[in-house]
Amino acid sequence: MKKLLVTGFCPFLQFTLNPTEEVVNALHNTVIGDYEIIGKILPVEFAAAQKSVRQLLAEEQPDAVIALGLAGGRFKITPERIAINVMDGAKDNAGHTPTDEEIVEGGNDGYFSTLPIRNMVNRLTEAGYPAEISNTAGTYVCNLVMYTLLHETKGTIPAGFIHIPASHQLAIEHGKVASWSQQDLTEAIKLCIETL
Ligand code: PCA
Repeated sequence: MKKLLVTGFCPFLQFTLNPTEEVVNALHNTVIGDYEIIGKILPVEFAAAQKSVRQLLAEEQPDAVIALGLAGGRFKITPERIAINVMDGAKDNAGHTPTDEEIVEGGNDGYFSTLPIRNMVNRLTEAGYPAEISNTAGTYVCNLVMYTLLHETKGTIPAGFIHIPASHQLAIEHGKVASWSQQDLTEAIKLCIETL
């Protein structure tokens, strides 16, 4: 059996819960296709998230990695196409606010996802779930996690990032974001995993 590492994040900024955490908890220790899923939650902190990703890759030696993040305000499931070597954004959960910093000093400008992102989007839309490829993962902690994954794995395994919309519960607490049911979010990510 192959091992798929699926990561999510804890709450951050004005988002009082993170639906990726629930998706990861629902999938942890389940089997989808050829893959046994190991779910882990990452901190929304630039330095600690990078350290966690490196540690998880070394400890788990996964055959594939899908990192999940909340994109509060997006309407669709959006597999990310590219991660860039930039950290620039709002305060993370440790109080760090980087401006125009590199993630890896002298590292590649960017890395393309090695997940089957087109197949994922096709599979989702055929099943009735709104989805499209996103051409920017931003410059916050999600982009850092995707960049670090791809920098470390160097194309040896399928790895990449998928942003998901808010859940209804989060939308109620936040007040100004589009939302999906938590169950649909989980089912949609299961379909993405099946495309592996
Ligand atoms: N989304 C943020 C960080 C954590 C999360 O779930 C992002 O898009 O960078």
